[in-house]
Amino acid sequence: RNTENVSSNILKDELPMCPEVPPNLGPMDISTQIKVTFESIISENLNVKSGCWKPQSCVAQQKIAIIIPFRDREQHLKVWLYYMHPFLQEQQGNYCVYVVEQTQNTTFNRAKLMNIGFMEAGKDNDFDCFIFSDVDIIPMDRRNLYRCSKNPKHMANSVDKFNFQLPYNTLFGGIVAFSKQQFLKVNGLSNMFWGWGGEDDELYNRVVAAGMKIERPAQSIAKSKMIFHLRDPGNKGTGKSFHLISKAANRMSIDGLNSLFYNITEREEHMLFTKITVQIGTPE
Ligand code: BGN
Repeated sequence: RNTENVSSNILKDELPMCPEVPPNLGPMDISTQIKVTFESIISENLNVKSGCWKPQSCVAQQKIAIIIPFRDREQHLKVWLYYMHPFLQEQQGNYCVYVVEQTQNTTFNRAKLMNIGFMEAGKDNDFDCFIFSDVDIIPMDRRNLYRCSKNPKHMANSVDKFNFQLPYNTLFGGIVAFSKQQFLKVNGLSNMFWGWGGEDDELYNRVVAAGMKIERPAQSIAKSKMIFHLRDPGNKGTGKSFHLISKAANRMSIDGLNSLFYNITEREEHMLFTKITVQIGTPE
């Protein structure tokens, strides 16, 4: 061996694990109304490659895939990327961002896009942790750690839209974090929720049925802002969701990751994220 090799090996071996709680985190000012371009965000995040980044000074404890179910919200995505890349880096996360976009003109199915994000990200890397986030929620405090925990974690428990309170105890929408094992244990989400609402309530019931509890960060550090927008027209729920939610435990083993069908139309590696465009079919 030559000396150069030896010293670089030593350097690699000596890289410490990143601390459980990264240093110097606190509240931050955000404005959901900012106007930014992809070019300007890229120029401020030159170390991000294909949506991925990892700390150089330490070895992160988790490999994290951030999955954003998406359609036609480019302005929101810019705001999200503008704030979240620096945010995740301050938290010393080893992460990649995936945007999963449903093709136009069919009813939106958020849950199915989340399942697809899990499957497709898993082909790229052996991620330990999957954080599913709506594109329109931005945390206001860096202490709200984008990490997985011992239990599935609900992270949008203090959103300005709901006066920083939980509107109801079993709310499980907006942002959730699952380890790979936790997500497999519930067979992902149901594929049967077309249109707005209910898929997150059903996921909550799966977690409970699988014998797990949910965690939430302290409300004082979980404060976040939702980007104001009108409900998309033509995206009403099918009205079947109440029935589906109550039967989650019965359906869990047959409706989810193991019954997921889709066709990828396009997979693009952008600087700030990987975008997966997918056809997911229509309600039966
Ligand atoms: C609830 C929705 C959730 C949503 C929250 C907060 C339903 C099911 C009705 C049977 N649940 O009402 O999906 O996260 O509001 O917006 O629509």
